[in-house]
Amino acid sequence: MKSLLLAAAFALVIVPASGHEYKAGSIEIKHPWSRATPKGSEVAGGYMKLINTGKEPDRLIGGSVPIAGKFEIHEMSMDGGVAKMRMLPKGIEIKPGQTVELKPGSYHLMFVGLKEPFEKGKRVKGTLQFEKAGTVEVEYAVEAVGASPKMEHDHGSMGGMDGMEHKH
Ligand SMILES: [Cu+2]
Repeated sequence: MKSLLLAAAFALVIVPASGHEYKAGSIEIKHPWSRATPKGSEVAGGYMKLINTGKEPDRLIGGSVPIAGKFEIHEMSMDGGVAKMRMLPKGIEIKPGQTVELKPGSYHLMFVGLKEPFEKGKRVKGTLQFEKAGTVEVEYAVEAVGASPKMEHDHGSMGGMDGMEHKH
């Protein structure tokens, strides 16, 4: 009996807590996440994996986060050693069979004008809008401020837009 209980406890630990996912038409949305924001921060990032399991290309064209004033789709790239962010007015294309990862230092969502901070451990509600797959409700898992494989693009700890060149 004791070993059975132990096995059950281990099974609970092994199941990944962060593996939430959503589906809109033929688009799979894996683990939307964000990072905790310091007090007074105006912006938060949004990250996830988008997989097109269909036969037609689709496009992430917008969305919303009720606790932020604005929802933007951005791309981050290095230009002569300087990190630059660019808004993508046409969104992000996801070709058939393609996996597109939104992550720090690359494609990402930006939530501007936060009405309340993103707190670690919370889930932030929002929607994503695809050209063909339509609108789907998602929740972003808010992870620690430093949660990232790479730190070169940290909206949170830079105190807003300072140090970033934004072309809108
Ligand atoms: Cu950005």
